[in-house]
Amino acid sequence: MAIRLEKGQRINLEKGNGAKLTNFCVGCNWGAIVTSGGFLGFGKSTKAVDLDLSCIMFDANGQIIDHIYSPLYRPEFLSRYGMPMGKVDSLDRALHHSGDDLKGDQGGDDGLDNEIITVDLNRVNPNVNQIFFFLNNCGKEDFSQIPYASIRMYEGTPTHVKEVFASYDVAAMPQYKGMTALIMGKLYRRNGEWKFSAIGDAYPDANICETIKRIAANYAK
Ligand SMILES: [Ca+2]
Ligand SMILES: [Ca+2]
Repeated sequence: MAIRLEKGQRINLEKGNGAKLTNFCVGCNWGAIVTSGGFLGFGKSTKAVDLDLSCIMFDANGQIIDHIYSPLYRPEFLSRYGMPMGKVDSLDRALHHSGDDLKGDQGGDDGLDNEIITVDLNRVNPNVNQIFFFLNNCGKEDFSQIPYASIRMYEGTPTHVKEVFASYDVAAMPQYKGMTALIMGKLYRRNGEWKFSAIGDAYPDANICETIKRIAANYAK
């Protein structure tokens, strides 16, 4: 049975059979906004929703030492905040992003995640102490307007979900009105073991750089 994560919950990365979860995917599934249109459905339209799943890594002192976010962010925008270019691989090659989805599911929920970060905990640089996963919405709408958006951890590949370990619903809830960024949770080391903490805090951040600065200032220390 998959764990339905609650805000603030901390979990061990241990499966039902006692084995450790070390290789898994963190994925986000979401849908485009479909407006029903008028008479006989004429005028029905689909509005693309561009969510971005990213992660940022900190050392034991709370300093940022690596990141994964979309290479499509413009360098001149990032440099205004002192942020480096986006990339899809961590420096240690332990984490990999499937690529920036700009639209969301167009024909209803396809059951697959639109952006996925694969994780191999055995390959993570020993200096990485915390890995935060977060979502930003690049469009004008807020999370409450998106028909569905959920984040989950599962075993398998980006195109094949073998077993869901934990899941977390993000959208279509009144408390997400006006919110454009969500700090989903963090993987962190304790006494040599990885654990996961579900954070679930939403903010009206204007862009990814504001969210990264917020995590560094308020969550990583
Ligand atoms: Ca995206
Ligand atoms: Ca999908």
